[in-house]
Order: sequence, then C-alpha cells, then structure tokens
Amino acid sequence: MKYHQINSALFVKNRKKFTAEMKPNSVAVFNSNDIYPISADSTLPFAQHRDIFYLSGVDQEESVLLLFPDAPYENQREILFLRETNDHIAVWEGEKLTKERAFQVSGIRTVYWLQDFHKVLNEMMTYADTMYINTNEHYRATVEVETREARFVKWWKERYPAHNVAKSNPILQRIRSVKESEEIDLIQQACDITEKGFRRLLSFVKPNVTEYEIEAELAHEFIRNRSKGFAYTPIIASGNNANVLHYIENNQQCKAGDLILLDVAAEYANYSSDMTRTIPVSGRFTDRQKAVYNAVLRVKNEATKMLTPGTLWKQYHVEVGKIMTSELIGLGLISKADVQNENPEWPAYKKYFMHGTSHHLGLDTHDYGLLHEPMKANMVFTVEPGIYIPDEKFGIRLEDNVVVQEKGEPFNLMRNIPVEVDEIETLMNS
Ligand SMILES: [Mn+2]
Repeated sequence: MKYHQINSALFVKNRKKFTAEMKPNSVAVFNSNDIYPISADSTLPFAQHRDIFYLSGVDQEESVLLLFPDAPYENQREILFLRETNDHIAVWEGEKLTKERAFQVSGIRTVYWLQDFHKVLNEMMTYADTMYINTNEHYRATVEVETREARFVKWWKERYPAHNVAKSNPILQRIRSVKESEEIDLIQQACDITEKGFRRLLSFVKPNVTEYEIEAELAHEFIRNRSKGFAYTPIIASGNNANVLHYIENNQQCKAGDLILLDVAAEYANYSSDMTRTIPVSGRFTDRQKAVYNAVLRVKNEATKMLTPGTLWKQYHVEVGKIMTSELIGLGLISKADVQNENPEWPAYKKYFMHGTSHHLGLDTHDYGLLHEPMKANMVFTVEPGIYIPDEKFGIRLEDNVVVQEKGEPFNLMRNIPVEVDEIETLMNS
C-alpha cells in the first residue's frame, strides 16, 4: 500500500455499527474481490471490495471476514481468514499480511489461514440460525461478472439450506453513508491530492496540448502523493467533447479558444474524491463562456446550501432544477414559454442539464446511501451542476465534495481548489 496505515479503531467502530444491526444468533461473511485476469498470466491491478475494507481495513486478495456477535466463545465473534504467508512465500509473492500485521490493521485477534475457512465456518453454522449474505443492491450497479462474493453466496446458501437468509447490503448502505471523522479526513486527503493535480494543470495547459498529456500530468501528481491514481476513469473533454457526458477517450488536441471540462480526481487509501473543473485552453474565458460558467457556479453554490439534515434527495433535485431553470432563462437558452409548457417528467432545464446534481461519496465514488431516507450530518455528497450547449461547442460542469453539518452550511472539502473565473485566469497566466 502506498497510503499511511489507517488507525484500526475506525474498523472496530465500523464492525460495531454493523453487528448492532444483526439479528440474534446470526453470521455475516464478507469476501475480497478477485484479481481480474486479462489473458495468459496477466491481471489487472487488485482493487479491494469496499465492504470488507470498510469492516476490516484488509486490503488484500483472497481474504474473508466472518462476524458472529453471539458466538458461544469470544474468540469466534470476529474472524479473519487470509492467504497463508511465511518468509519463503514472501520472497516469491511479496509481502502479505501476517497474523500479527492483520491484527494491527484490523483490530481482529482471531486470524486463520484461508485453508481453515470451511472447517471453521461449518462450526459457526452449527451454532447460528441466520446467515447474512452480501449482495450488490447499489442503485447504479450493473454487474456482468460473477464476483468472488457472488460465488461464495451461491455455495453458502446451497451448503446450508436450513438457515435463514438476511441481507447485509441495507445495513451497509445505511452505516457507510454516514462518515466517521477519520473517513472525512481520508476523503479530505484525496481532495488535497486532487487539488495538487489541478494546480499543476493550471500552469501546464496551453493551446495544442493533448487531453492525454493532461491525464499524464494528473497521474504523475496523484501517484507521487501516495494515491494509487484516479478514483474513477478520468474525463478530459475539450471543446464539444464536453457534451458527451461519459467521454473517456482523452485523445484529442485542445484548441485555442475552447474550454476543457475536467472530471478528474484522486483516490487515497481507497477513498474517492470527485472533482470537476472547466478551464479555458488559452487561459482566458470569452464573455459568453464566462456568463455560462458563472451561472453554473451560482447553481453549485445554491445547491450546496441545500445539503442539510432532513433534506430528501428527490426533493432537493426538484429545487436545484428550479434554480437552474432561472439561470437558463437568464442566459437566453430557454424561454418562459418553454417552462410554462414543460413536461413535468422532463422539465425544460433538462435540455441543457440532463444529469443528477449530487451523489454520496466515500469508499465508492458513487457511494452507498439510502436515497429515500432524509440526509444526515456527516454524509458526504458531491454537488455537480452543469450546462451543456452542443450548438456553442462547449459544456461546463463544476463539482465539489461537501460534508453535511448538524448546523449551518455544508463543509466544502474542495474549498481550496480554485473555482472563481478570476483566480483560474490569474493562475493560468502567471
Ligand atoms: Mn460526481
């Protein structure tokens, strides 16, 4: 790992929150992700499943976490299973968690090698009545491959057909959405690394630079600051590419006079940041670009203020839509008549702002959170309005990450990342 070790107290707290929601006499199991094969003996870099990471801090393949708060013996209440390591294996495969290191990372004292998993699980199942399976119920998930977790769930239910089945996912959705202060610090660190990358770009971007050169600058800055790299596939979209919402080719040359939409951010210790900025290739906005930019900025600032405890996510989007509507009228992009005749299912503003304004942020970029429940303090959201105008060959989006506060306005984790027109122009021309 490139990141500094996280205090195990965080994972102890996270497990307590999870087990507090479990039914009496039940067992929950969480698996690592597979290492995804490419072909021959090539693999993609390992990316840990966020649930086992959240509950244990273990950032290693072929790991299993078992939680059984009502187990008859105390040393059976939390158990980790890890791939066996020793000095000899370490020479060939590199450093893996020893039992002692696993305790330091996770705070879990009972650690077995993976080959003992079925035997130990079987004993637990004879005591338990209910098994908590971990399925993926994220509102945006589409999963084609069978994950290690999914394979395990299939086997587990078949092997123990007489047990009750319960779902881990709703518990995780609820507890992962409200962040501990340690987690907010980690997201702040990711945001700070993103800031360094963005500032580097402000003195790098010039006419005729390519989108992939910009990507390379960011990757360099992120990794040298202990990030694994981008928290999600970067969007570096100059000119009209900004109007393709999921443009990820990043292979075009940036032309003088165009804008570049940058939806780019670093991860740190598996926590995401999620930033969007839009900057002028030549270092100066035109009057028209500036007018649209400042409209987006005003919507962002107003939308941020509404992320307060008790707000309902759906209603919030209706309110943001109203603010956007008045800005689009001000820019002459839609008329009052368009609004009077609009289809309530697809309001007039959606012609220029067709995506959502906010999502939860955390270990996943589109993090867990039950969107039908009111917002709570210490939830972390993005705020990301945009205006996309293919006829004028540019699109503008601005995105910050904010923490909902018990009282007052949300705390902006990206408060130090330049966003005002003057500041961006000054930095690009200094
Ligand atoms: Mn986002």
